[in-house]
Amino acid sequence: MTDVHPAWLPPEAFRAIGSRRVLVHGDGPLAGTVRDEVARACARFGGSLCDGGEADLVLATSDHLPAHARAVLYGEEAGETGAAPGGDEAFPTGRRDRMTGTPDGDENFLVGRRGGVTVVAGEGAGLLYGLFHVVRLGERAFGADFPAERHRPAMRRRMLDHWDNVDVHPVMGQVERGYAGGSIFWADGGPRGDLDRVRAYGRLLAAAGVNAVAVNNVNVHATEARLLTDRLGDVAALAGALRPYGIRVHLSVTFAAPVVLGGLSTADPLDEDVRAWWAGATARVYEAIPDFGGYLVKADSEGQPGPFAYGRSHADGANLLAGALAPYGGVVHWRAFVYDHRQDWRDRSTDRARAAYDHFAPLDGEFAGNAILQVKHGPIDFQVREPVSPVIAAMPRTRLAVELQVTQEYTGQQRHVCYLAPMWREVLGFEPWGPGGRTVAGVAGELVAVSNAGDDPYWTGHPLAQANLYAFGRLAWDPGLGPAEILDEWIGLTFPDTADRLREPLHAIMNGSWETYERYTAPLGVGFMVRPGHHYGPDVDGYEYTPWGTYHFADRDGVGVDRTRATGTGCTGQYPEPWSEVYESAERCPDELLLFFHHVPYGHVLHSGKTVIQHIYDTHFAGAEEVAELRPVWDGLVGLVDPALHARVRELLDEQLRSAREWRDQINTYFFRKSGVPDAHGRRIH
Ligand code: GCV
Repeated sequence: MTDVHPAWLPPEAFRAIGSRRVLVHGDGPLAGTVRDEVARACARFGGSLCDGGEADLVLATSDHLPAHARAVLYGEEAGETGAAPGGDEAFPTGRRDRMTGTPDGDENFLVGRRGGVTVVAGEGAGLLYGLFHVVRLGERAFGADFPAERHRPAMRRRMLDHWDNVDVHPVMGQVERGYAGGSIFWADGGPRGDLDRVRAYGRLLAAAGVNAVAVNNVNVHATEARLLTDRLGDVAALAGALRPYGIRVHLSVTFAAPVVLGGLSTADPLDEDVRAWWAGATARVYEAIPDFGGYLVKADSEGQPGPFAYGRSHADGANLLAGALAPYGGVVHWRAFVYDHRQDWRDRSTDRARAAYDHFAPLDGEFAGNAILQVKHGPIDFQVREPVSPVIAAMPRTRLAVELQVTQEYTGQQRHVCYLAPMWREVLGFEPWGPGGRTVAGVAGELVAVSNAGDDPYWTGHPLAQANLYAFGRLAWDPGLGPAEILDEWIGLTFPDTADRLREPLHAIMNGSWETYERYTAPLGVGFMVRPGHHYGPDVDGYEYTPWGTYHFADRDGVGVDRTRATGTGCTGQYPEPWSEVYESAERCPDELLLFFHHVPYGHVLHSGKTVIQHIYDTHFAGAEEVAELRPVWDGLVGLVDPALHARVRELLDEQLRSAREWRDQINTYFFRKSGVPDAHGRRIH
């Protein structure tokens, strides 16, 4: 591993810890990781690992807390008696593992400071998360006293899916929708062989709060299928590198495995031989990887095999794998991304946005306890603006994971600055049953995202895209965090020496970058309008007459998709009140989603008071202008960031500006030619 950028864990981020006397006390591999981290930091910054009462920082598992440290967290009395108030309830979450029934508290930690001593207590990965919490606090962890606080993750599983191929795919390459070089895990048909890099990745992820990684693409091709069987050793090696950071490995498997790997004549989920095959294969997986997380499956979707071939339901399919995993406490993530990708564009009744709900909502209650339905956050496919998927409110008796896309397939492909935390925060805070009701974050037990990391020296291609990876982990841990607050953390950690001078300009560049991206690309929730295949850059009609179900229906009179119950596909009816009514009405529908739910004339007046056509012109001029303003701000940062990083971002900003202008001109020209309506301000449209 040479010349890899340290991202949000540069050595300097450990100065506050590394210059102090630190006691690390606890058994188990993760306590060992914490000890190693602290030892490295102390060696660099002059502190010491100590073993007595003189420590400035104590990091310990609860059964190893010295009395004086216990007193810091639980009060004098507890320190004297050695008993924590609450006893076994010191780390309660109220949640229990559905499979094993055991309390699910080993990611929690307590942190407090009194009398010159900072104390962190946690079990298992909790201690590690506590360490990284102190890293984030920096000197603040050693300033004024603060009472003991309990931290625990909101989402039980915080998982990154890698769409990494083992073989280089002829069209999709080493990483499908990867914009950061090759894969960290695989290269040219085999393991990449750089386990130090894998370990470093695990360390970064743990510091952001991630605890699970699926190591191969959900589109499982021939070689990748064999990771489940004769190539299992390669997966075990990855698990070994990620384990010290509390990260479990998951594997994408093909539903057809019993046929393509096992030589059976069927993969029918109700067939006894098929069940036995999965049971045997899974037993071998757990022999090799005792803490294996489970399977991830894309079935009956975009050409992947699935239970439909046997006349079975997706619950039958998911439960087959859930059954094989259950004895070991594993889970199956079953994706809800199922739709007809061979649609006739002339047929306006088939609506891709309806598909996941139509397939899965009727199956609510039929999934096994260790089957998790993984639902893309919007009904279509990670567009810059979509409503929240109606599936999320429709399956109260099913475990749900919400899937986000950190890799920027539709948001600038890591050539454009597009800080996505504001979008994710909106999704997670959305209240499907209306104001005051539960939020998406409250409904979903897990957050999953497609990773944006690769073997690029900056991990993410665009160095500023590191912030998206970081923000995903932090929001999965605490969906209540504000996007600007997370960005601030990221800036402080990533650029510790110059953060004070970088904060303002970086916030200026990044805070609003998602909305800027939205302004110069597809308007008002209509989606797509990207070049088919690679999905970069504008092509308004690129998908309009294809089988993919992603249409905008622009004509001379208007634009948008009628998804109303009254006259359209009825998609609005998949939402509970009040949204079903709000979305149904062109008057009440939020502007930013208008064209997702309605086909309207160009003269339709938005809540903003502008017509749709004028909104299109104005936002596209404004968006490209906003991008033009980024470069001077970035140029002002010469000397405040590493020169190579500065140069990389500068080049990318130039490309972003070129691309934003191309979007502006193509979209404005297209709609001017369709509508014949001139721009009210007489700006140049081609
Ligand atoms: C992995 C989109 C992407 C595909 C991806 C698919 C999915 O359609 O373009 O590359 O396939 O989503 O989420 O399965």
